[in-house]
Amino acid sequence: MKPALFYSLAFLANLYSTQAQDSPFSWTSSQQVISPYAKAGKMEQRGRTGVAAMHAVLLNEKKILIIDKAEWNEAQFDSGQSAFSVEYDWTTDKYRTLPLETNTFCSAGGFLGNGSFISTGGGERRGRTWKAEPGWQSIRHYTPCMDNLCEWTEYKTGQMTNNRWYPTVEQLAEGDIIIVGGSTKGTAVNRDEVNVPSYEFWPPRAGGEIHMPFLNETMPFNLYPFVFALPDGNLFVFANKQSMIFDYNNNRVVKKLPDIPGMARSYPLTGGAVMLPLDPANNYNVEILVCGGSENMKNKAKADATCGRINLGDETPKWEMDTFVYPRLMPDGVFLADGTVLWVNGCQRGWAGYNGRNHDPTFDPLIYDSTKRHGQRWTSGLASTDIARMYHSVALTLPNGQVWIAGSNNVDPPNISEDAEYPTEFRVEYYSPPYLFKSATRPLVSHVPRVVIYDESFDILVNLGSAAGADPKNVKVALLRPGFSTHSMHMSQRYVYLRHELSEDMQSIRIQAPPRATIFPPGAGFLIVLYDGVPSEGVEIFVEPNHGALAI
Ligand SMILES: *[C@@H]1O[C@H](CO)[C@@H](O)[C@H](O)[C@H]1NC(C)=O
Ligand SMILES: *[C@@H]1O[C@H](CO)[C@@H](O)[C@H](O)[C@H]1NC(C)=O
Ligand SMILES: *[C@@H]1O[C@H](CO)[C@@H](O)[C@H](O)[C@H]1NC(C)=O
Ligand SMILES: [Cu+2]
Repeated sequence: MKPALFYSLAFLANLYSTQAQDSPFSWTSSQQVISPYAKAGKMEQRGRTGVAAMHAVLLNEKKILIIDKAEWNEAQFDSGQSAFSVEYDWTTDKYRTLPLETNTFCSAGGFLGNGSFISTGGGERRGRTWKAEPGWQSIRHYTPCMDNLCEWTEYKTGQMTNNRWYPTVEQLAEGDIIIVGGSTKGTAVNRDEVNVPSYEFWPPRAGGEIHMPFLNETMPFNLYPFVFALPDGNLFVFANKQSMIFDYNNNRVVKKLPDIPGMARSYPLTGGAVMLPLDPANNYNVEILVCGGSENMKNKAKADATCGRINLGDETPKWEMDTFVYPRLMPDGVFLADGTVLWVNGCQRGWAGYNGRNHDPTFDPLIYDSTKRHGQRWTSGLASTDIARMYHSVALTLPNGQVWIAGSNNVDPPNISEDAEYPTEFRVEYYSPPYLFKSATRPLVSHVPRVVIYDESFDILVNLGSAAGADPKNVKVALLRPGFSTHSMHMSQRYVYLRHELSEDMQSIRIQAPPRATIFPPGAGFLIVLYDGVPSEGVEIFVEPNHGALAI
């Protein structure tokens, strides 16, 4: 490489790298990138959420919708009443308070295919200084915007067929959402008297609420069941230690799967779950990873230190067990831009819930690489935090490849006193994974269409930067949907590789959209081009059945 090119690449890196402000790069004479962060990544604290980040979802390229429950928060309206929802701009670390009238306590959410976000269910009426109407059967719409003008629209009650506290939402191929399980009121653990062993859809489908015996069989550890929409059109549903493949269109159990070894994995013994990346190279074969959990509902209970991974493509799927490196409950597993899974948050003892139930916070992030062989999948020793994030914390991967980490509120009422063992947490952290420090440049993409139709091919422009002379085999293209983060759940989270062809001059890529809606249910994703494991910035793109389907 000639010096002139070297300078121009460094210049590009400064222009486009999100790390431009404090460029960590230095170069040896052999032009190898040396960054102190290239191994462990970097953890930075910056910004405050204003409301406790019990639930969070990425709305578009700049904004995050944060939802708490009706309670005291530092973000308040002029009236002195506490806010319990804000729109957070991660590019400026500023938030805008959003009025909300129904209690969103431990609710769920997902996007419809037309781009509107739907929040489902919640909790009890609240009086006095943080007024709220009951949210048990509420449906709330929020249509994303960039202009700071969008607001909540609430359909306060009688929208769902039943009260749903701790339900799971998953976005479906049909462009609607399924709402699964929950309880009729707040409870430390599910009980027959409050269990809601059924599912329904929003917008409502004919037939209303449908009984799901699985939610009887998995008592009492089945609130916030893990649900993933599978490429074959069925659902994977997991609660407690049990799981099945379920045909929601015909209310039929397709296959019962074996119990996962180890402890129960669902609330309040909360573990986490991820559907590993879907790849056309193996015909979208599905593997599910479930990690962590806790032994019982005692404040000093030991967390589970294992993960199980099951290959749904096997004729008789079995759980292959692996370490989780640490015992951990209430972990957050989020896809990084390169398809590996970052695990953050949680603790080593106790159970999910308020007031003294969470102990020994886990400060160390871990990265899980599902493509590596058993025994080589975990990376530890990453940049850690000193903020305890346990019950009611969240994490979301951002379009720029960083991870936004917020929340932790395990005291009721909230307590920000330094004397509190684990104070209510409003601070935001950004984790920059090692891939942001690996190379002086990251791939640049432009001319990404806003909407593409299933199976269509489209062209984008690309600059592979320092990879001049690139090997096309090192180029990957993927779609990331970060999903709705709450209670270790990442509802509708998805990572799908796309077929593509790099042009001979390496200036453009022809990409094939996901072939059908079961592979990537309609709606937004972030298009990422990777070169040698270094991701471009994610560009928001909508995948839809037709050009008229997107309403925003
Ligand atoms: C399932 O649970 C519901 C609510 O807890 C209960 O009313 C019903 O009898 C249960 N059904 C079975 C078959 O156990
Ligand atoms: C916060 O916690 C501290 C220490 O336990 C306690 O003294 C204080 O009363 C609590 N404040 C509130 C508002 O509960
Ligand atoms: C999306 O569809 C839902 C359900 O039909 C509708 O209520 C909502 O208004 C639509 N969103 C937009 C932005 O048109
Ligand atoms: Cu909760």
